Amino acid sequence: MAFELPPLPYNYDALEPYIDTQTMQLHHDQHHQAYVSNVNAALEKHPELNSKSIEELIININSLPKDIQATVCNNGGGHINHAMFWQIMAPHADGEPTGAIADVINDNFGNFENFKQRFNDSGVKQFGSGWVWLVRTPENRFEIISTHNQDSPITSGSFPIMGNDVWEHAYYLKYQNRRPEYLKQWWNVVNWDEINKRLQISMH
Ligand code: MN3
Repeated sequence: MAFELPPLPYNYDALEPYIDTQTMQLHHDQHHQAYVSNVNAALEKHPELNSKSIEELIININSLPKDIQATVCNNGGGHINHAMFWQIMAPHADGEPTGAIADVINDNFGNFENFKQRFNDSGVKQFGSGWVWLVRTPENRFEIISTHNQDSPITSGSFPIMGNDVWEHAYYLKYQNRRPEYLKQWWNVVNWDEINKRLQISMH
């Protein structure tokens, strides 16, 4: 029961001009595939874990065998983070948030512009590789946070409603060192329908 690379829900060039075709090919087919392959290789050493979902493995990372903890944290985290990432983007999605997520944003961050600014600031300030997130905390608060490397918010009990990848591999071919510009342009491909679905799931 090895984990598998989920197919992209659109073509490699679908997010042009905001995310370029070559970045999507490398990011999905090489980087995400490597996370999946590495976590599968680690789990081969511990077949007793074969029935666990990737979420169960990550949430219980500290109870996993020591020899695979770091590999599962980094690569299993990479797998779930990217599986979410492809889904929360879509072509021709360049609109304002709708439905319940629009209310969450307005109620907790004032308005969409302010939310975007705080989210982007958090992404810019994340030193080195990582992610910026909107999460629902165990105390039922909505917060913008950033994490290092492939650390997932679920390890601290928060539900990742949406997140943007600020590893250089996500933007360097097109934006080079201009991470702020990538963060700004990314909103053109945010799939609010999918994020509304994740918001619903976060309530259960
Ligand atoms: Mn990535």
